[in-house]
Amino acid sequence: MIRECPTTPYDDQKPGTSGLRKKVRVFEQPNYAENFIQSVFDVVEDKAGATLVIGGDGRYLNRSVIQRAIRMAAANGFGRVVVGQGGILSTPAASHLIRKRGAIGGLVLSASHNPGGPNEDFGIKYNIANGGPAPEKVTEAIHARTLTIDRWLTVDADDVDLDAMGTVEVGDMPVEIVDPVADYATLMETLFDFAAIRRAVDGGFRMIFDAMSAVTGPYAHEILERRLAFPAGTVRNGTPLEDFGGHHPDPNLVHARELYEAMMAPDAPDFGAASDGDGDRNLIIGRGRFITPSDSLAMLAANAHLAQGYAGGLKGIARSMPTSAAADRVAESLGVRAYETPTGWKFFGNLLDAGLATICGEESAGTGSDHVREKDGLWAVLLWLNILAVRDVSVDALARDHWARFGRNYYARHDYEGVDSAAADALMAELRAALPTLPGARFGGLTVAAADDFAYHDPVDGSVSDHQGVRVLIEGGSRTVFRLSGTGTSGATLRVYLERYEAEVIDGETGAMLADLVAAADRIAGIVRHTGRTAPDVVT
Ligand code: VG1
Ligand code: CO
Repeated sequence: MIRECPTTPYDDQKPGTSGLRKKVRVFEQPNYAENFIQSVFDVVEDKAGATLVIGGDGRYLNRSVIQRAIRMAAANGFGRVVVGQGGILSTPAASHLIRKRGAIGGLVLSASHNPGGPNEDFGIKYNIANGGPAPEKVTEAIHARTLTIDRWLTVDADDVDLDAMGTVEVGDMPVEIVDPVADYATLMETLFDFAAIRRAVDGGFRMIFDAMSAVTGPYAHEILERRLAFPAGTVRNGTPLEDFGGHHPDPNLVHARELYEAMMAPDAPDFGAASDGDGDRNLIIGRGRFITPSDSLAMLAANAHLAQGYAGGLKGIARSMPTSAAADRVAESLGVRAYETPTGWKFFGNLLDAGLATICGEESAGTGSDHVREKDGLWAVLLWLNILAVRDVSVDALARDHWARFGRNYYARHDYEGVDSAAADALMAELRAALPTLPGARFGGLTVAAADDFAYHDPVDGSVSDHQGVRVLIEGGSRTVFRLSGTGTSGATLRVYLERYEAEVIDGETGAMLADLVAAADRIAGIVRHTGRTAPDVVT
């Protein structure tokens, strides 16, 4: 029996860079999660009889929201729900499952790299039939619906046992609980040379994978330790915890400090990697050598043909605007097109669907390809392993070789977190107003060559997304970019992206190489003046 539950709208349910992300206590308000899920269902056309995938990263609220979403799916006429066992599905595994099962879409419950637990963050993302994040026109329709919603639908049914594989009925809708890892692991075996990696492991190649007590633990245990035969203990923090052990499951040099230190130690293994809350990000560190995500994208693209999944070459390479231009140089040498999109994976979907790009990446530790429609942490790890095994080089040697060939893009991102929202808005407004005056202006020894507010014209559907971040180009090829985060849950986060290209100097120290640019960025945007902050909270 379908039950209609009256409700009133919330005015803060606009999806951000990657879904709706809020504090758990916000999600715990009456009808809050239900309003959003019903708004999603209200904009999904042709849902009658269709398959819906549901899973999440295992954080606090995951199971409870899954149970409610299943009952709501039954009431809304979906034909079948497919859920990962234990409520677990990494974001890339969910993307794959949507595609493999021909589902109409999926709900991915995650606040990604944000911390979890009763006092931390939760999130809901909706992915469409291609497996990718809902594009802007869909998220806008969902948001519009959240502002007028007056009822949500459910059926009266008991919770399903999320841990028992098999099919049960809710209302008269089948709910299938599936192994969250198997299909994904099999897909990885089709893309990469597992035999070559296993030979390297036999020959003594060693790695650490830090799953950060988040969703990739079960995937990494299966793929790295079982299928690739890395020794037990290779995967650290491999059990998903509701609060990620109290840490930020954010694979960067701040939150994955232990991994970084292990990789810089004299007895470091060959390779170190980590992934985030929902398994779509990656951190790559070789013995004594950290690889920036922008460089990782470029290096993977330059060597992807060594993996069987990409032996036919790349169709194109896409990167988000704030990501360094290192990948553009690779595209040029491969004779393929380079695309520059706004921040957020949803902008890659059309390029991948249309066969214009094969590999995509973001400076925020996201890399992926056309195998799914999300960024994919373990995919990046496996592509690195495949390349290292085939070339039989260290990460450091591969990086030096790459820089010697293409030059080096020194790169850093400075995050100012928990900034007063009004102050952050004022900073961006002033910066935008000053754009016409910037060209020719001098900041220390640096002269501005050009400045704009990035607008993206989607080459496939012609849609335009503007105000995607302020770019300030410096004469000589350096660049600084300013934008506000769309994933934070308290105050505003200002992101300042810094990049300097050097054709010859490949042994510089990043901090020293970027010092002048950092000083210029502060003067250009008045960071200290607006925020009162003299230093960033996180440097990645
Ligand atoms: C951040 C990153 C962006 C990424 C997004 C979602 O967004 O900068 O590159 O796509 O997070 O990643 P923002 O708006 O806070 O800068 V995930 O792994 O959190 O889903
Ligand atoms: Co993520």
